[in-house]
Amino acid sequence: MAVIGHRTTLQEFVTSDWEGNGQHDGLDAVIMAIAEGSIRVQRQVQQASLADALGTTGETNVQGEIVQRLDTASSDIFVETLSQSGHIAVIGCEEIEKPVIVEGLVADGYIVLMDPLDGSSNIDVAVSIGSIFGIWQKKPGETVNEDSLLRPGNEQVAAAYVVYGSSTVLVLATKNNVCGFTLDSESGGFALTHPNIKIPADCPYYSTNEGNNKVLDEPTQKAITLLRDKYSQRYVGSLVADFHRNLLKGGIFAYPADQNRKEGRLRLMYEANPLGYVAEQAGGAASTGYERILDIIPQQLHQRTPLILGNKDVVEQTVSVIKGG
Ligand code: P6P
Repeated sequence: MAVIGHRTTLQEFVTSDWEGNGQHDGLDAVIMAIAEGSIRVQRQVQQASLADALGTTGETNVQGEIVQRLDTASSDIFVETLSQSGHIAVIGCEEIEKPVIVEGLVADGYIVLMDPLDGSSNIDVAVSIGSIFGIWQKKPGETVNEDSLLRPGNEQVAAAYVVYGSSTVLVLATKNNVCGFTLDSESGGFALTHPNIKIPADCPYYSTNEGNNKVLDEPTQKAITLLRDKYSQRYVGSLVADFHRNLLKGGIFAYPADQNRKEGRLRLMYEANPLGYVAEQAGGAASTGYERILDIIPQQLHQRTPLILGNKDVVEQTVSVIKGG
């Protein structure tokens, strides 16, 4: 089906949108590397069942989680495309215990923290999954090492995620705006379909794992009860899919701390920070339930955090109850 009229392509956007806006040199190449990698990952995800590429590697990752074969494949793809962009200094990845220092560092090197395939346990049942990226810029003259990755989320220069669902959508947040680009199977590239995304003021949905309710502390149970009484539950069990719906339609995602996960379940550096940046740039908010996600000073590359994410007013109300307000 031909696309009616010309839609701005991602390449055109990153070239034109950032001219004269003091954007960071080379950032366009980093975004295009993410786009290139996501097109390859999307093909693998779509073909996985046919290529007998489903299932696990039999290994567990640094998180102690069973590694899906597509987790490893996706990680390898993005490390390759990012490294080849010529503007990356170091990569941190959920699937790789140590940072990947990219040879031949360039002056404007970027630091990318990524979850290459989030929600991969849903692949076998054809449920939407995603890739998540936080982007920082190394400090002038900095010699990157493992500690270079431990930057607070409020120092990100951009963030992006890709949702592999009924369509493949890349959402890009910079200091200027949040925009969505849909993969056009005919052209093979991403075209602008969601300009200047803002989280709607109306909040119809809440997303949380109600099965954890029994292990929440009392103030948090009360906060979830208030959400249940006011909104409709929508919970895919895939962070990117749940967040993308709430970003476009309005809603709140909550994975608070509980008795079994006192530090929370989701990861700060490559899940909460990037999606928190997207949410804030779209007029939303991201909290642990006690503090702003983007203000956390990281201690470890793979540290976890509780996450309350989405519509600003509802996040603030929920945090107030969790704090016992
Ligand atoms: P639960 C997927 O494994 C994931 O990391 C996120 O994508 C998702 O939001 C969360 O875990 C789901 O966790 O405990 O509800 O299965």
